[in-house]
Amino acid sequence: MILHVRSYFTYLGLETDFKKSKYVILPVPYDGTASYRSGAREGPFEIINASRNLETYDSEFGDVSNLIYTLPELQPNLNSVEEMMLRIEETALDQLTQGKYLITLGGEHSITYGVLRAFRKCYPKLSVLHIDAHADLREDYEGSRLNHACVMKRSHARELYPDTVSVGVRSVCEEEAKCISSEKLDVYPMSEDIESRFDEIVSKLGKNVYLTFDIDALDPSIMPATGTPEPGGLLWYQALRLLRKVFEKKNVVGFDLMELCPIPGMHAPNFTAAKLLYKMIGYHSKFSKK
Ligand SMILES: [Mn+2]
Repeated sequence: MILHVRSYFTYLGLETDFKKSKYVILPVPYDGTASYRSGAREGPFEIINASRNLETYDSEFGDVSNLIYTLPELQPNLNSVEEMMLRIEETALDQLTQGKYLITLGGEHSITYGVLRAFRKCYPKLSVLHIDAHADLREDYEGSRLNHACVMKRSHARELYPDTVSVGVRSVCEEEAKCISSEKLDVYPMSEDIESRFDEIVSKLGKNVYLTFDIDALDPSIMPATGTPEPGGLLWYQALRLLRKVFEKKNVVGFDLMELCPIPGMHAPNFTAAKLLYKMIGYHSKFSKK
């Protein structure tokens, strides 16, 4: 196989037309609240860089590369998390009101909160599928309610979308465990036979879904490049089967891929993230045509 390095610094390295594009990728190189190992701000850059070596033809859905446009990186505001969230919300909303299908690349997981605020203005009711090794349900963390460790609390707390289902979770603190049981939250802990629950998980979601994928949901054997790796995660084909099922059965109105924290000199995880993103776009394209 010959891999051609393409010249443009865009996702897949192609020059595409914004007006004709359906999917827009918003890179958000922000990790202002990272707690363990920072560097997720490098994630969008490395995903885009790796994607330039990706085959644009895929055996499951063909070639959808000409539908994708890469937006300029969103400049981080490092002075204030609140201002950064507002900047994300406004940028996301601008794309949604132009009728674009928004895909956000992080960066740390708190970015999802800003994105969801924009979706909330266009879709008052959505289910959220949250794929993550962590529950992200802390009330606050290191003094901030907008910390990456709290992102799903903001969602679960019925401030935005109460209808949230978490999958792949295998690390929670006591406060989170209590919250999950007392509020009867739909949190599916990771297990060896998680695939046997995929149908049930998908059936918990409403018709319209926002999908947020924290890359640490994947097993560290295939995804070591993340700030807080947890053993026992989803493997490649398991993750694809879950994603395929969701895109096939539900109307996924937008999604994000967060928390790739590149390891210098190790390019396989970056390529894995770039390909995972293409699979999600391809599944959406394939099943939304039906
Ligand atoms: Mn996580």
